[in-house]
Amino acid sequence: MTTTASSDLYPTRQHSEQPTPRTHPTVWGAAADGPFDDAALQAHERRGFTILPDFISSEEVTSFSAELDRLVSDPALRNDERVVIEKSSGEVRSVFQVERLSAQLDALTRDLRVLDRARQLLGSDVYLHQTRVNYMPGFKGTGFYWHSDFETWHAEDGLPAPRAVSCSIALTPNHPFNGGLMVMPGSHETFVPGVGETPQNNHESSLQEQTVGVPTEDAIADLAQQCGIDQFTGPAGSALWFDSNIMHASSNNITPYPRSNVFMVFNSVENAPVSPFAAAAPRPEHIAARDVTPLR
Ligand code: 6CS
Ligand code: FE
Repeated sequence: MTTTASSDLYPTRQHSEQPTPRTHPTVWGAAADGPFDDAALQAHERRGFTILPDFISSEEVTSFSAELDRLVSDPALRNDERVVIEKSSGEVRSVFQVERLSAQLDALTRDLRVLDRARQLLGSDVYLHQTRVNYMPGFKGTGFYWHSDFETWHAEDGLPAPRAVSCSIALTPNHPFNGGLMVMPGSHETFVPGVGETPQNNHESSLQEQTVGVPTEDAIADLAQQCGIDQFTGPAGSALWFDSNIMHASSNNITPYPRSNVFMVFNSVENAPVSPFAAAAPRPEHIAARDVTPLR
């Protein structure tokens, strides 16, 4: 059952392709609420993302990378629904719900360096809407076309407002040439509706290659013209905090250098999922959690 149109502030995957100006804040907390100071919060509000170099130590990078290697080479996991395979090469593209598969990654989601920042940005207690590891393997890693995460999380998971934030931690060097994430600074202020109705079980293909809910080329061109394109590059251990509605993408990786990141998506407990706004049924819990118990 889809949520009714009257309560939908961000209509998408319907007939209109008209963008909707964002009516919600990006930063909900204040400098006193956590590690970000006032200048950092103002910059995040304006740009929609924040890059923190050296967010985790090189020892942690080594340890988390070993966890990723363990997950990707575990034959028992290969057929697990949480593992998404690259369409063309058959290599592992992503593993979802990694906090249930790795005690170390579970501890990272609760680490105060992470949790205090998520709570500060969202101005409330938070829970994990989704976690994933993207491997972006060398030579064969395929990218992610331009999209807003919130467009999917609104349409298919039922998040009412863009009161969610992602923390992406680089576990390999993110170069400009090996599939580094591109973001349009300030694009989070515009909600661009996706085109195309959501097919049944869309997630079974969209996590390999998203074709539904993506913006039109005109909408992407307009936003790029208005906002420009920045890129998240930096050494392993760097973190990118980005708003749920920022327009982002990554290109294929044909270099020998993998671009592996761990993504943790925090949603405010005040933004609990309701029925999807543009899908017949919510996505499975390993992609979109529905238990909003605060993360501690
Ligand atoms: O559909 C999703 O939830 C995932 N898809 C992409 C391309 N980014 C956000 C999220 O991990
Ligand atoms: Fe995304």
